[in-house]
Amino acid sequence: MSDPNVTLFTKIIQREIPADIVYEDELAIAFRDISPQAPVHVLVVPKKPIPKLAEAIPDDHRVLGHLMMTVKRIADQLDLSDYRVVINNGEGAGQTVFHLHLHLLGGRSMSWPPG
Ligand code: IU
Repeated sequence: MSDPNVTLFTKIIQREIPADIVYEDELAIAFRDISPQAPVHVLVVPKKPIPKLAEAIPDDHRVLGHLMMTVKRIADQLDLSDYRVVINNGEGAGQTVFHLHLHLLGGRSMSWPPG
């Protein structure tokens, strides 16, 4: 049986499938979304395969904070001032890949609330 924690994102981290990687360090990787919903659409992904935010544990607090700082770093790198950061938690919220990730969206104006 295949490991449910091994998603496409694990394969991107392990360089088994290609991605347009914009940042990487020991805890996280960030790459451009294959189906961008804005001129800038980057996914910031922990290397640890936490399936979704609801399954994070107290020991994950460092990596979770690191993901937020990584979003900020990439926004600076891409010269974005206004942007949106989204986490879809669970199918009902639109999550399709069960490896936690933050969407960084920018480069166009946005409305609220999201659909
Ligand atoms: P979601 O929050 O789980 O719905 O986001 C998953 C995202 O992963 C979604 O925006 C996809 O377009 C994106 N994605 C990708 O960039 N590369 C892939 O190989 C796959 C999904 I599968």
